[in-house]
Amino acid sequence: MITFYNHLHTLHQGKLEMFRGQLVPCFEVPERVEHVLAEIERRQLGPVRQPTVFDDRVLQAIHTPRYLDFLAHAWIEWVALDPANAARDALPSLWPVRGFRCDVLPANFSARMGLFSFDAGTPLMAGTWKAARSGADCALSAAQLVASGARAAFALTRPPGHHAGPDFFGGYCFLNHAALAAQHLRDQGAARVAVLDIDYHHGNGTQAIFYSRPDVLFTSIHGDPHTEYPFYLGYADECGTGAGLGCNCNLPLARGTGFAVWREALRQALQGVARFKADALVVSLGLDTFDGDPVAGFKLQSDDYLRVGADIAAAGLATVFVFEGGYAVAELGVNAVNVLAGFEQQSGQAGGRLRL
Ligand code: SP5
Ligand code: ZN
Repeated sequence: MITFYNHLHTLHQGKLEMFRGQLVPCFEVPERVEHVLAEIERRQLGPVRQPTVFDDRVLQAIHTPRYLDFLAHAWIEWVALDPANAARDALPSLWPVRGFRCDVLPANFSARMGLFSFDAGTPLMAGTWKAARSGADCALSAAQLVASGARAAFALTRPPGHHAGPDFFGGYCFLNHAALAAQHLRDQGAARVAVLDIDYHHGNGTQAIFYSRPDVLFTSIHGDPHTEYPFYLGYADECGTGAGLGCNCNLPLARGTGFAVWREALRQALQGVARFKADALVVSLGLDTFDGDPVAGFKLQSDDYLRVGADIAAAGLATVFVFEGGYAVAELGVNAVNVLAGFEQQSGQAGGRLRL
Protein backbone atom coordinates (compact mmCIF):
# COMPACT_ATOMS: atom_id res chain seq x y z
CA MET A 1 0.00 0.00 0.00
CA ILE A 2 1.27 3.46 -0.89
CA THR A 3 1.44 6.05 1.89
CA PHE A 4 1.20 9.79 1.25
CA TYR A 5 3.15 11.35 4.08
CA ASN A 6 2.68 14.96 5.17
CA HIS A 7 6.28 16.13 5.21
CA LEU A 8 5.18 19.53 6.57
CA HIS A 9 3.33 18.19 9.64
CA THR A 10 5.95 19.46 12.11
CA LEU A 11 5.00 23.05 11.19
CA HIS A 12 1.99 22.41 13.42
CA GLN A 13 3.17 21.82 16.96
CA GLY A 14 0.80 22.97 19.68
CA LYS A 15 2.09 23.85 23.11
CA LEU A 16 -0.93 23.77 25.44
CA GLU A 17 -4.64 22.90 25.37
CA MET A 18 -7.36 23.87 27.82
CA PHE A 19 -8.49 21.00 30.06
CA ARG A 20 -10.58 21.41 33.24
CA GLY A 21 -9.52 24.99 33.89
CA GLN A 22 -5.86 24.42 33.18
CA LEU A 23 -3.59 24.65 30.18
CA VAL A 24 -2.03 21.19 29.80
CA PRO A 25 0.57 19.92 27.27
CA CYS A 26 -0.96 18.95 23.93
CA PHE A 27 -1.73 15.27 23.32
CA GLU A 28 -1.61 15.73 19.55
CA VAL A 29 2.19 15.74 19.07
CA PRO A 30 4.47 15.36 16.00
CA GLU A 31 5.96 12.06 17.28
CA ARG A 32 2.56 10.45 16.57
CA VAL A 33 3.05 10.22 12.82
CA GLU A 34 6.79 9.67 13.09
CA HIS A 35 6.14 6.40 14.95
CA VAL A 36 3.71 5.33 12.23
CA LEU A 37 6.20 6.23 9.48
CA ALA A 38 8.97 4.26 11.22
CA GLU A 39 6.72 1.20 11.54
CA ILE A 40 5.68 1.43 7.86
CA GLU A 41 9.35 1.34 6.93
CA ARG A 42 10.22 -1.42 9.41
CA ARG A 43 7.41 -3.70 8.15
CA GLN A 44 7.89 -2.66 4.50
CA LEU A 45 4.23 -1.83 4.04
CA GLY A 46 5.03 -0.11 0.74
CA PRO A 47 6.40 3.10 -0.77
CA VAL A 48 6.10 6.42 1.06
CA ARG A 49 5.51 9.41 -1.20
CA GLN A 50 5.08 13.15 -0.94
CA PRO A 51 1.62 14.35 -1.96
CA THR A 52 0.70 16.10 -5.20
CA VAL A 53 -0.23 19.75 -4.61
CA PHE A 54 -3.93 20.29 -5.39
CA ASP A 55 -5.57 23.61 -6.21
CA ASP A 56 -7.06 25.59 -3.30
CA ARG A 57 -10.43 25.47 -5.09
CA VAL A 58 -10.75 21.75 -4.24
CA LEU A 59 -11.00 22.70 -0.55
CA GLN A 60 -14.04 24.86 -1.29
CA ALA A 61 -16.13 21.78 -2.09
CA ILE A 62 -16.01 21.00 1.65
CA HIS A 63 -15.15 24.22 3.52
CA THR A 64 -16.64 27.71 3.19
CA PRO A 65 -14.56 30.48 1.61
CA ARG A 66 -14.78 32.66 4.74
CA TYR A 67 -13.48 29.81 6.94
CA LEU A 68 -10.60 29.00 4.58
CA ASP A 69 -9.75 32.69 4.40
CA PHE A 70 -9.79 32.86 8.21
CA LEU A 71 -7.44 29.86 8.54
CA ALA A 72 -5.00 31.11 5.91
CA HIS A 73 -4.54 34.47 7.66
CA ALA A 74 -5.24 33.61 11.30
CA TRP A 75 -1.65 33.63 12.48
CA ILE A 76 -0.71 37.07 11.13
CA GLU A 77 -3.88 38.50 12.58
CA TRP A 78 -3.20 36.90 15.97
CA VAL A 79 0.25 38.50 16.04
CA ALA A 80 -1.16 41.80 14.82
CA LEU A 81 -3.43 41.87 17.91
CA ASP A 82 -0.30 42.04 20.08
CA PRO A 83 3.29 41.39 18.95
CA ALA A 84 3.83 39.40 22.18
CA ASN A 85 1.35 36.84 20.80
CA ALA A 86 4.12 35.57 18.50
CA ALA A 87 5.46 33.60 21.48
CA ARG A 88 2.18 31.81 22.22
CA ASP A 89 -0.36 29.73 20.32
CA ALA A 90 -3.77 31.17 19.48
CA LEU A 91 -6.73 29.68 21.37
CA PRO A 92 -10.36 30.81 21.31
CA SER A 93 -12.01 31.92 24.54
CA LEU A 94 -15.54 32.90 23.54
CA TRP A 95 -18.18 31.43 21.22
CA PRO A 96 -21.49 32.54 19.69
CA VAL A 97 -23.97 30.07 21.21
CA ARG A 98 -27.76 29.98 20.61
CA GLY A 99 -29.24 33.38 19.87
CA PHE A 100 -25.98 35.03 18.80
CA ARG A 101 -25.32 36.12 15.22
CA CYS A 102 -23.05 33.97 13.07
CA ASP A 103 -23.78 35.68 9.77
CA VAL A 104 -21.83 38.86 10.59
CA LEU A 105 -18.06 38.47 10.57
CA PRO A 106 -16.61 40.45 13.50
CA ALA A 107 -13.56 42.63 12.83
CA ASN A 108 -12.07 41.51 16.14
CA PHE A 109 -9.82 38.48 15.65
CA SER A 110 -10.70 36.72 18.93
CA ALA A 111 -14.38 37.06 18.09
CA ARG A 112 -13.78 35.53 14.67
CA MET A 113 -11.74 32.72 16.18
CA GLY A 114 -14.67 31.81 18.41
CA LEU A 115 -17.06 31.97 15.46
CA PHE A 116 -14.98 29.39 13.57
CA SER A 117 -14.32 26.92 16.42
CA PHE A 118 -16.02 24.78 19.07
CA ASP A 119 -13.42 24.09 21.75
CA ALA A 120 -10.37 25.52 23.52
CA GLY A 121 -8.32 22.38 23.02
CA THR A 122 -7.15 23.14 19.51
CA PRO A 123 -4.27 25.62 19.42
CA LEU A 124 -3.42 27.34 16.15
CA MET A 125 0.11 28.54 15.38
CA ALA A 126 2.35 29.99 12.65
CA GLY A 127 2.58 26.74 10.67
CA THR A 128 -0.93 25.38 11.18
CA TRP A 129 -2.30 26.43 7.83
CA LYS A 130 0.66 25.07 5.85
CA ALA A 131 0.61 21.78 7.76
CA ALA A 132 -3.15 21.31 7.42
CA ARG A 133 -3.09 22.36 3.76
CA SER A 134 -0.43 19.76 3.00
CA GLY A 135 -2.47 17.17 4.92
CA ALA A 136 -5.37 17.91 2.57
CA ASP A 137 -3.01 17.24 -0.35
CA CYS A 138 -2.14 13.85 1.21
CA ALA A 139 -5.81 12.86 1.47
CA LEU A 140 -6.55 14.09 -2.05
CA SER A 141 -3.49 12.26 -3.44
CA ALA A 142 -4.59 9.04 -1.76
CA ALA A 143 -8.11 9.46 -3.17
CA GLN A 144 -6.64 10.20 -6.61
CA LEU A 145 -4.60 6.98 -6.54
CA VAL A 146 -7.61 4.91 -5.52
CA ALA A 147 -9.70 6.62 -8.23
CA SER A 148 -7.05 5.51 -10.73
CA GLY A 149 -7.46 1.86 -9.75
CA ALA A 150 -5.34 1.20 -6.64
CA ARG A 151 -6.95 -1.16 -4.14
CA ALA A 152 -6.03 1.18 -1.26
CA ALA A 153 -3.89 4.13 -0.19
CA PHE A 154 -2.99 5.74 3.13
CA ALA A 155 -2.85 9.45 3.99
CA LEU A 156 -0.48 9.79 6.95
CA THR A 157 -0.92 13.27 8.31
CA ARG A 158 -1.51 15.45 11.33
CA PRO A 159 -3.20 17.56 12.61
CA PRO A 160 -6.19 15.22 12.19
CA GLY A 161 -9.41 16.16 10.38
CA HIS A 162 -12.70 14.48 11.31
CA HIS A 163 -13.90 17.06 13.87
CA ALA A 164 -13.49 19.94 11.38
CA GLY A 165 -16.77 21.00 9.79
CA PRO A 166 -17.69 23.19 6.81
CA ASP A 167 -16.70 26.31 8.75
CA PHE A 168 -15.24 25.31 12.10
CA PHE A 169 -12.15 23.79 13.71
CA GLY A 170 -11.90 21.87 16.98
CA GLY A 171 -10.82 18.52 18.43
CA TYR A 172 -7.27 19.14 17.08
CA CYS A 173 -8.72 19.34 13.52
CA PHE A 174 -8.72 22.15 10.93
CA LEU A 175 -9.38 20.67 7.47
CA ASN A 176 -11.52 17.55 7.06
CA HIS A 177 -9.29 15.14 5.15
CA ALA A 178 -11.78 12.26 5.07
CA ALA A 179 -14.46 14.54 3.61
CA LEU A 180 -12.03 15.91 1.03
CA ALA A 181 -11.07 12.35 0.02
CA ALA A 182 -14.72 11.27 -0.25
CA GLN A 183 -15.60 14.34 -2.32
CA HIS A 184 -12.60 13.78 -4.59
CA LEU A 185 -13.68 10.17 -5.23
CA ARG A 186 -17.14 11.51 -6.13
CA ASP A 187 -15.63 14.12 -8.45
CA GLN A 188 -13.52 11.44 -10.13
CA GLY A 189 -16.66 9.45 -10.93
CA ALA A 190 -17.51 7.21 -7.96
CA ALA A 191 -21.31 7.49 -7.71
CA ARG A 192 -21.58 6.51 -4.04
CA VAL A 193 -18.91 6.80 -1.37
CA ALA A 194 -19.01 5.57 2.23
CA VAL A 195 -17.02 7.09 5.09
CA LEU A 196 -16.34 4.68 7.95
CA ASP A 197 -15.09 6.55 11.03
CA ILE A 198 -13.42 4.30 13.64
CA ASP A 199 -11.76 7.00 15.74
CA TYR A 200 -12.83 6.82 19.42
CA HIS A 201 -14.50 10.22 19.09
CA HIS A 202 -17.53 10.87 16.94
CA GLY A 203 -16.61 12.50 13.61
CA ASN A 204 -18.96 15.41 14.09
CA GLY A 205 -17.32 17.44 11.31
CA THR A 206 -17.68 14.74 8.67
CA GLN A 207 -21.26 14.05 9.74
CA ALA A 208 -22.12 17.75 9.50
CA ILE A 209 -20.57 18.03 6.03
CA PHE A 210 -22.55 15.14 4.53
CA TYR A 211 -25.69 15.13 6.69
CA SER A 212 -28.11 16.09 3.92
CA ARG A 213 -26.36 14.25 1.07
CA PRO A 214 -27.62 10.97 -0.42
CA ASP A 215 -24.36 10.23 -2.29
CA VAL A 216 -22.07 9.93 0.75
CA LEU A 217 -22.82 7.58 3.64
CA PHE A 218 -21.28 8.53 6.99
CA THR A 219 -21.04 5.72 9.50
CA SER A 220 -19.22 5.95 12.82
CA ILE A 221 -18.35 3.77 15.85
CA HIS A 222 -17.43 5.89 18.87
CA GLY A 223 -17.69 6.58 22.58
CA ASP A 224 -21.25 7.42 23.66
CA PRO A 225 -21.64 11.23 23.48
CA HIS A 226 -23.58 11.18 26.76
CA THR A 227 -20.19 10.86 28.44
CA GLU A 228 -17.58 11.26 25.69
CA TYR A 229 -16.14 14.10 23.61
CA PRO A 230 -17.43 15.82 21.44
CA PHE A 231 -20.64 15.36 23.50
CA TYR A 232 -23.05 17.40 21.38
CA LEU A 233 -23.36 15.03 18.41
CA GLY A 234 -23.04 11.33 17.61
CA TYR A 235 -26.27 9.80 18.96
CA ALA A 236 -27.87 6.78 17.31
CA ASP A 237 -30.98 8.73 16.27
CA GLU A 238 -29.01 11.00 13.90
CA CYS A 239 -29.86 9.39 10.56
CA GLY A 240 -29.41 12.22 8.05
CA THR A 241 -31.89 14.75 6.76
CA GLY A 242 -33.80 15.57 3.55
CA ALA A 243 -32.31 13.70 0.59
CA GLY A 244 -29.65 12.38 2.97
CA LEU A 245 -32.12 10.68 5.30
CA GLY A 246 -30.87 7.15 5.96
CA CYS A 247 -27.31 8.02 4.88
CA ASN A 248 -25.93 8.68 8.37
CA CYS A 249 -25.36 5.92 10.89
CA ASN A 250 -24.01 6.34 14.43
CA LEU A 251 -23.05 3.36 16.60
CA PRO A 252 -22.20 4.81 20.03
CA LEU A 253 -20.70 2.38 22.57
CA ALA A 254 -20.19 2.74 26.32
CA ARG A 255 -16.83 3.82 27.69
CA GLY A 256 -14.94 0.64 28.61
CA THR A 257 -16.10 -1.37 25.56
CA GLY A 258 -13.71 -4.16 24.47
CA PHE A 259 -12.98 -5.72 21.07
CA ALA A 260 -15.74 -8.36 20.91
CA VAL A 261 -18.53 -5.78 21.22
CA TRP A 262 -16.64 -3.22 19.14
CA ARG A 263 -16.13 -5.76 16.34
CA GLU A 264 -19.86 -6.52 16.28
CA ALA A 265 -20.48 -2.79 15.75
CA LEU A 266 -17.94 -2.86 12.91
CA ARG A 267 -19.84 -5.75 11.34
CA GLN A 268 -23.06 -3.69 11.56
CA ALA A 269 -21.37 -0.62 10.11
CA LEU A 270 -19.97 -2.62 7.18
CA GLN A 271 -23.37 -4.19 6.59
CA GLY A 272 -24.73 -0.65 6.21
CA VAL A 273 -21.94 0.16 3.77
CA ALA A 274 -22.87 -2.92 1.71
CA ARG A 275 -26.58 -2.00 1.75
CA PHE A 276 -25.66 1.51 0.60
CA LYS A 277 -23.88 -0.08 -2.40
CA ALA A 278 -20.87 2.15 -2.02
CA ASP A 279 -18.36 2.19 -4.89
CA ALA A 280 -15.51 3.24 -2.61
CA LEU A 281 -14.69 3.54 1.07
CA VAL A 282 -12.89 6.20 3.08
CA VAL A 283 -11.76 5.11 6.54
CA SER A 284 -11.17 7.75 9.23
CA LEU A 285 -8.46 5.75 10.95
CA GLY A 286 -8.22 6.83 14.58
CA LEU A 287 -6.28 4.52 16.90
CA ASP A 288 -7.51 6.08 20.14
CA THR A 289 -9.74 3.00 20.61
CA PHE A 290 -6.55 1.41 22.04
CA ASP A 291 -6.65 0.24 25.66
CA GLY A 292 -3.70 2.42 26.59
CA ASP A 293 -4.95 5.66 25.07
CA PRO A 294 -4.67 8.61 27.49
CA VAL A 295 -7.72 10.57 26.25
CA ALA A 296 -10.19 7.78 25.38
CA GLY A 297 -11.98 4.77 26.92
CA PHE A 298 -12.22 1.64 24.73
CA LYS A 299 -10.07 -1.44 25.32
CA LEU A 300 -8.78 -2.66 21.96
CA GLN A 301 -5.41 -4.49 22.02
CA SER A 302 -2.64 -4.18 19.44
CA ASP A 303 -3.40 -7.57 17.82
CA ASP A 304 -7.08 -6.66 17.44
CA TYR A 305 -6.12 -4.06 14.84
CA LEU A 306 -4.98 -6.82 12.43
CA ARG A 307 -8.56 -8.15 12.48
CA VAL A 308 -9.97 -4.63 12.08
CA GLY A 309 -7.98 -4.27 8.86
CA ALA A 310 -9.01 -7.73 7.65
CA ASP A 311 -12.71 -7.06 8.38
CA ILE A 312 -12.54 -3.79 6.42
CA ALA A 313 -10.79 -5.50 3.48
CA ALA A 314 -13.51 -8.18 3.41
CA ALA A 315 -15.98 -5.43 2.41
CA GLY A 316 -14.23 -5.66 -0.96
CA LEU A 317 -14.12 -1.93 -1.67
CA ALA A 318 -11.41 0.37 -2.97
CA THR A 319 -10.32 2.10 0.23
CA VAL A 320 -8.67 5.34 1.27
CA PHE A 321 -7.30 5.29 4.83
CA VAL A 322 -6.94 8.69 6.48
CA PHE A 323 -5.03 8.99 9.76
CA GLU A 324 -7.00 10.64 12.59
CA GLY A 325 -6.55 10.39 16.40
CA GLY A 326 -4.56 8.09 18.69
CA TYR A 327 -2.46 9.38 21.54
CA ALA A 328 -0.72 6.32 23.03
CA VAL A 329 2.29 7.50 21.07
CA ALA A 330 4.67 4.57 21.60
CA GLU A 331 2.12 1.96 20.42
CA LEU A 332 0.62 4.10 17.66
CA GLY A 333 2.93 2.85 14.91
CA VAL A 334 2.22 -0.83 15.57
CA ASN A 335 -1.52 -0.26 15.97
CA ALA A 336 -1.92 1.79 12.78
CA VAL A 337 0.24 -0.51 10.65
CA ASN A 338 -1.58 -3.55 12.05
CA VAL A 339 -4.81 -2.22 10.50
CA LEU A 340 -3.11 -1.58 7.16
CA ALA A 341 -1.21 -4.89 7.12
CA GLY A 342 -4.35 -6.78 8.22
CA PHE A 343 -6.16 -5.13 5.29
CA GLU A 344 -3.45 -6.08 2.80
CA GLN A 345 -3.29 -9.66 4.00
CA GLN A 346 -7.01 -10.10 3.53
CA SER A 347 -7.47 -8.24 0.24
CA GLY A 348 -7.02 -10.54 -2.75
CA GLN A 349 -5.73 -9.51 -6.15
CA ALA A 350 -9.20 -9.43 -7.72
CA GLY A 351 -12.03 -6.99 -7.05
CA GLY A 352 -12.10 -4.03 -4.73
CA ARG A 353 -10.84 -1.65 -7.37
CA LEU A 354 -12.57 1.31 -8.93
CA ARG A 355 -13.10 1.26 -12.70
CA LEU A 356 -14.12 4.79 -13.56
C1 SP5 B 1 -8.97 13.65 16.43
C2 SP5 B 1 -9.24 13.43 17.89
O1 SP5 B 1 -9.08 12.30 18.36
N1 SP5 B 1 -9.60 14.49 18.62
C3 SP5 B 1 -9.89 14.31 20.00
C4 SP5 B 1 -10.02 15.59 20.71
C5 SP5 B 1 -10.29 15.34 22.16
N2 SP5 B 1 -10.06 16.52 22.92
C6 SP5 B 1 -10.48 16.45 24.28
C7 SP5 B 1 -9.56 15.57 25.05
C8 SP5 B 1 -9.82 15.67 26.51
C9 SP5 B 1 -8.57 15.40 27.24
N3 SP5 B 1 -8.80 14.51 28.30
C10 SP5 B 1 -7.65 14.35 29.12
C11 SP5 B 1 -7.79 13.23 30.06
C12 SP5 B 1 -6.58 13.16 30.92
N4 SP5 B 1 -6.60 11.97 31.70
ZN1 ZN C 1 -10.26 10.71 18.54
